[in-house]
Amino acid sequence: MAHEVIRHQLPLFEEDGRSAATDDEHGRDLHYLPDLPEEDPYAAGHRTCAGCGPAIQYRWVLKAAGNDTVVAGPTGCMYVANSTYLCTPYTVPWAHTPIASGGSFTSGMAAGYEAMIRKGRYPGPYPNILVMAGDGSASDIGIGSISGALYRNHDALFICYDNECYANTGIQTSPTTPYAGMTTFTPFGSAIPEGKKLPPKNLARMMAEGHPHCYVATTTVGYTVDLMNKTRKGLNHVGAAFLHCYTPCQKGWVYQTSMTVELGRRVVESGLWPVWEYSPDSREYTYFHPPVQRPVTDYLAMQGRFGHMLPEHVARIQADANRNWELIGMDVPRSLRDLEDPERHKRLKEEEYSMPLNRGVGA
Ligand SMILES: Cc1ncc(C[n+]2csc(CCOP(=O)(O)OP(=O)(O)O)c2C)c(N)n1
Ligand code: SF4
Ligand SMILES: [Mg+2]
Repeated sequence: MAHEVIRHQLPLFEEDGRSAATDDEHGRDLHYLPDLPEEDPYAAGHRTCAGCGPAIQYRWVLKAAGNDTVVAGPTGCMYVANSTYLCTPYTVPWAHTPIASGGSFTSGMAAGYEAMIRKGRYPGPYPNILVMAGDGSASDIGIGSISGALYRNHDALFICYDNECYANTGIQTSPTTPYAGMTTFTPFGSAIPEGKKLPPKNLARMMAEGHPHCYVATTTVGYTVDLMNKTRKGLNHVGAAFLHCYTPCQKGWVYQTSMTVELGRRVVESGLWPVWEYSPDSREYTYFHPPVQRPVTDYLAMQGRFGHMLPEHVARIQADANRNWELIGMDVPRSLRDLEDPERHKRLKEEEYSMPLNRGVGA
């Protein structure tokens, strides 16, 4: 006799008053957090860099998922820095997978739990099953196995923590490295003054358009409650879900370590990272409209990886941002439209930009 597979339904957190609604004028250090679970399955004791965006993501995702969770981690910073011999920050089962097989490994776990519960060999309930893969893994080397898992609709959450480079091997370019982002494989020079020439791969959109039966969403570490709720929605969804999370890497991007969360908001407020949710039921996208719209220089100038940019490069990124504003259904103010003209810019190093009010120590 087949046993029933009982699944968790995790309640969502209250989002009213979240930090997204706080603009510059009111102070960016006003954070709103609802009552959060005490459990912390990603505990202190890892070895990532100070201010590491992926580590922040890991902590919030696992807090949202809770203790009945199993995690897979393909090769990358978040495997290497979190798995010293006999020492790990995880208080839940965790397994390393080769960089290409996060999707297939997680499919196997999901199918295995389902089969064991049906046969009465595991009491259940069905655990929260998730994989957190870097952008090199999820958008490049391992994209085939993740796409296969989404297509077969295994009941698991597939997350890409996107630090826009192959960080662990020394900051090489990946498909999600933005146009003009300097990496060790895209140095700028007289032949290629912008450094990286190609635009970034639109991974989340590929996943939503290519697997219309899956829950797909984007988020950033700048919006904690949004990240935690989308984690829970992805886990609650019966079937496969994909979450694409922007996670700054202070070593690769060269910025003040206290600015990780601020970057997570500025990338959205400058139109460079649309935050949305795709519903497999209605087959529609819902877009988050940030309360602030800023020039891309407010975002770019905070990071050393863009320091070499010339006026025409900045203008091109502003044009991309303006297209994104239109895509998410927001008007493009005249002031931002004008900034598509290279004549309006200087070299990025010389541009004036608004510094955050909540400067951290050393800022
Ligand atoms: C098949 C294969 N190719 C290359 C590597 C070397 N390698 C180890 S970690 C890594 C970087 C992974 O980048 P990403 O997935 O973005 O994670 P991050 O290091 O940025 O956290 C690479 C290329 C590998 N382990 N396996
Ligand atoms: S190199 Fe980047 S992603 Fe890796 S641990 Fe450091 S900050 Fe985190
Ligand atoms: Mg990466």
